[in-house]
Amino acid sequence: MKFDKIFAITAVVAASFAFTTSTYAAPESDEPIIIVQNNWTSQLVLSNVVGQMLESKGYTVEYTPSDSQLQFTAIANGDMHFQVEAWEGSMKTAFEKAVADEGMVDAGKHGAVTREEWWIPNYVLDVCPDAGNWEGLNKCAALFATAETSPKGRFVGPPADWGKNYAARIDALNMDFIAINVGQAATLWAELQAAYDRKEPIVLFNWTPNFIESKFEGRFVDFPEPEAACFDDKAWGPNPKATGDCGAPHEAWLKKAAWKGIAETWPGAWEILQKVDFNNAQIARAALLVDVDGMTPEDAAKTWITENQTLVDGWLN
Ligand code: TMO
Repeated sequence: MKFDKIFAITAVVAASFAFTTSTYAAPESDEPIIIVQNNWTSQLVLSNVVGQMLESKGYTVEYTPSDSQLQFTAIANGDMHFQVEAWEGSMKTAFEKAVADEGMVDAGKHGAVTREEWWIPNYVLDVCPDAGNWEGLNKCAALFATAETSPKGRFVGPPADWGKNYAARIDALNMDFIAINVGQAATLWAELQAAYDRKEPIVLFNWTPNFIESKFEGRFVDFPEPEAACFDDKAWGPNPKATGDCGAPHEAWLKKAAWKGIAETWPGAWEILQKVDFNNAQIARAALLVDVDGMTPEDAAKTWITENQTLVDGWLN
């Protein structure tokens, strides 16, 4: 074979090798990619999963805590760059406003189907058989009374920044409950565990996917499925004199949120982040590693990646 022909073949092989291994040189920038962290465990673990994945490709990652409502404006502005878990039930309004008015990027939906709602252990149904529905639950409100709320029942509500004003919903539906909000998620689970051990009636805020379903038997309380009219038309819903007389969606989305500058600053990272897609079991597992197994979010993320290595490799390559 002539020298120039060998040279030509070598050049073609080298060029195609370069093309298939990498269409970009990661990291395209050493500027840190700032991943937002919130105050519940699956989010803390999965934000670390994403961060560790990006670090494995050479990117610099930082984590910054944020309020789950205010974070979307910060992401739109580029003060923070990526949020892995935006929940429809509690964040839809703030998320959609940031996309429509502030230029935040909707970075895609996860496969997971979510719900955030009032929740009861199944033993409550023994003493209040219709408690699976808000009207049935309300008939038994006195069973949930505490010194603080008597004669009304106590609804153990979420930390305020999870964005739902349950006092307003209780008013709109004329329910005999008072929302007592906890300061942090751990208090929800401590209240649930204490009641569960004694089979005492309790109704609290919960969500799925979560570790709860592998540890406690219970169900969500059904409220009217929300429609836009629930919030702007008093005539809509069970109370013709009030807006907000509905619950959270029964089958809600979970999305990723991104700063629009990611695509230009770190194009390789952007390709990866768009592929990240969690299902219900994967999110519940992330929470369980911390809330049941007692791991730190950082270690739980390492374990999670090892357990899901094939999936992760598919996103990375
Ligand atoms: C936002 N959360 C999943 C805790 O309901």
